[in-house]
Amino acid sequence: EKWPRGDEKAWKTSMRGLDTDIPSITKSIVGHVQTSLAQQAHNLDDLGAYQAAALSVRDNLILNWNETQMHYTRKEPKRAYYLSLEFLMGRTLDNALLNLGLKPKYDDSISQLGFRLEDLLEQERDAALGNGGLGRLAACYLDSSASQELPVWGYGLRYKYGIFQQLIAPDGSQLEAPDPWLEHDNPWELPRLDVTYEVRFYGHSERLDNMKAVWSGGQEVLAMAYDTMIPGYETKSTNNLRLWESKPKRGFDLQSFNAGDYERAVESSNSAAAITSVLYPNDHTTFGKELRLKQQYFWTAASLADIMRRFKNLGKPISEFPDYVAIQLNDTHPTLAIPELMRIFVDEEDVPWDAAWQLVTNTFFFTNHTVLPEALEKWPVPLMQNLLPRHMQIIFDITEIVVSVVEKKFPGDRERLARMSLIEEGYPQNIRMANLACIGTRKVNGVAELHSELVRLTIMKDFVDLYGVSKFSNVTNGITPRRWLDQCNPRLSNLISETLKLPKAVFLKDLYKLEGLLQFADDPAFQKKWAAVKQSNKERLAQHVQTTLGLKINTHAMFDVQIKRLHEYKRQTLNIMGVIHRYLTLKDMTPAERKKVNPKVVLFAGKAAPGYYVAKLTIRLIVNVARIINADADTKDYLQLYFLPDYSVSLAEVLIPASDISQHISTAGTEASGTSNMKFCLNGGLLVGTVDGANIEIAEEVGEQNVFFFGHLTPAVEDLRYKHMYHPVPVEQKCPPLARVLNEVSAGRFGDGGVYEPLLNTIRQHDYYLLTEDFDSYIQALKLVDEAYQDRTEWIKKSIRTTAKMGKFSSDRAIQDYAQEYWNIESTKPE
Ligand code: C3B
Repeated sequence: EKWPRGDEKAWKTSMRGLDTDIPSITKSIVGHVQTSLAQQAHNLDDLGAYQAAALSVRDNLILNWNETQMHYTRKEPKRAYYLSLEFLMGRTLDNALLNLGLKPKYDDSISQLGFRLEDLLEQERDAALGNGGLGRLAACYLDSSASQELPVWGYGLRYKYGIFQQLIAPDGSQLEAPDPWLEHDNPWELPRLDVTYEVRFYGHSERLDNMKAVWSGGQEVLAMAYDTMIPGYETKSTNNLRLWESKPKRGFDLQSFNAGDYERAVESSNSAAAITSVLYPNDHTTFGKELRLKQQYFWTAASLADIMRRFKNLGKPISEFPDYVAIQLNDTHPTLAIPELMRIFVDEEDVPWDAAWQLVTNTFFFTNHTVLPEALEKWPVPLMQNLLPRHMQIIFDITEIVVSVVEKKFPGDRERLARMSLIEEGYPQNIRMANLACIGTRKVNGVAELHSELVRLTIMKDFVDLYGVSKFSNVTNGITPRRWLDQCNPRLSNLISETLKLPKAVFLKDLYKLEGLLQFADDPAFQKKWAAVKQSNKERLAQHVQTTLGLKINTHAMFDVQIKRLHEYKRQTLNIMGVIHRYLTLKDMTPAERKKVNPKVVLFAGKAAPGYYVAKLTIRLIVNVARIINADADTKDYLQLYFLPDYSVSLAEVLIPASDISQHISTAGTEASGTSNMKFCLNGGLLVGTVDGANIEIAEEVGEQNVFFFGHLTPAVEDLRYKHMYHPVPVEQKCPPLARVLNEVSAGRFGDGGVYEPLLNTIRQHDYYLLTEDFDSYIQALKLVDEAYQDRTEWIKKSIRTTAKMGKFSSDRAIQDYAQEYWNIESTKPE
């Protein structure tokens, strides 16, 4: 076939290039104002100007994206696919400008047009298609894949509503409002009307010979692709994040419509659209809801159909599938991809069952993100049976594989078999998705050294016995230094560049280069500049809080920050109890004594799952304690407390650079890794934390003298919990200072005490997360923090040394680990 069609010269001479001089940029922005937005100079506001600028940047991304995708198609490299139900992207414009290297030019061009780039950036809504760490990690990995020029695509869902917007009611409790993030159109996506797949639910599956079956009937819905361009840093390589939207297969049921039954007619179309309408706002818990299972299948089925079509275009034999495709399962959410690929191979491609199983287990890799039991997904057998009858058969058939290998290695060990089975006995029976994810993949990894060790010792212990330990390894999480240093903290990034006499790109691409800062740690002139950057970031945050909330923060105080999802294991309760303790201590002091105290601003932010009662009570307590403390003339110069509502990626970008110290205080052994700990340290903040997750590896890098550790260690936790259960000791006896705090809350010092009883009782009774065990050492650690902060020069040195040693925590390192040790893919880029 002739290419291009028609007059080759006409094509060639008309292809758009990338004119990135300022006049061309201005022309492109104004052009979008005129034609894409149909607006004019006289009625253009900041939102319109943002949209026009975004569309102009998008033109650049699309051209790079086209070239990259064309290059992959021609070169046929092995590709990796990252399947994640969450991608917490945040804003795009600033990041795209930085990665393209066009920020200064757009800045000039936009001011020529009478606007300020900073104001336009603020117009963009966050793409918040995720709950927390897991979703943000996926976003960092996409940035690193593109920056490392690796052929990686993300696959997810295009939720119409992202994570809910958090409001604070007059009584201090959390309220949830929808997040209609697509309201003003999304310039960063391309709808692909031509990329659609049919996805089936319900119906019946009839078994044939050779382990095959025919699945028919039921409901069919359409998956349509939306592509989001993921630009690499200082490279043309622009990868793809493909998000699926659900649509009815036919507009509506014409038969019912004609019969006058309008409701019935739109019902099926509504139920199809409902699948991708909203992100589930639960973090670390599973609920067994049918719609969630529908989301999971819809997404894995569409993604695999797409991957299969791409593979088939190569014209290779199916036996080579794992030579061209690696698929990473981000947590158990996409585990249905395992039976789905079996279904495709066996039922549609005529691959014999055993050969298909070989291919499947050579294709998939599984990352576990938590060992908390309530987060391990289980699906009731009757639900699966009804919604996905063919997959239920396949899961039963895979169970047979498990039974036979376990029987062979551990004959007669019924208990072991019961633990390892995909089916958990009970009424109803449940399918254990973590077991399926383990059995169906080449490798399983945890997200920090300690966590990976706990995976081997606890949830995957039996499988380690079966497969050997080499299947279970570690990839410590990472963060992208582009967003989490250069974008969020340009002053620091500039100072580092100027000090090391290196272009920013050098350390933003090789974060180990920050080690060069060590030699300046003792230089008073540099220390002064370092401190000035921190101070200006505090002022930037204070300004932000002033304009958004009308509150006045004391910028001459130490900023102590805890920002993350509200969860009992993360122990925001320990922090607020510590704040109350500090307040009571201040109240006990004379004015003269108070003057010697290190002034502190404590900042919290984070969302609670809407159904998580105790977590929501914690927010309410924080807000009401803040009201009392901030209004107390005796103490307000020494202690301020704020709960900043509606935590988001964008808010984190303002908070993190302003922090002197941040809190990562989970009960030992519960926080798999944590990633904000890395972000704070990269921005020169110090940590107070437990010996948990990536805190441990951070301390290994920066030196334990630069981290404020406290609390019991992981091996002690189980025994302590046992004691609490069977030999409880009253708080009054175990920890009098904490008892005093609890009593003050009960007594109504911060408003109606009765409200908080259920929260206080979690501590007084089982105290599963061991606040009573760790409180004393926590207060001790905070005291050491205060003392260290008084010696400002020493503190600044610690801060510099911390940033200098963050090289390991770049997501570039993490993604290279995956690429080399798991996926076996290589960098490749368009010429
Ligand atoms: C989180 C973990 O809680 C964090 O420790 C970890 O850093 C991140 O994942 C990324 O690995 N996590 C989450 O956000 N949601 C879950 N359902 C499970 C873990």
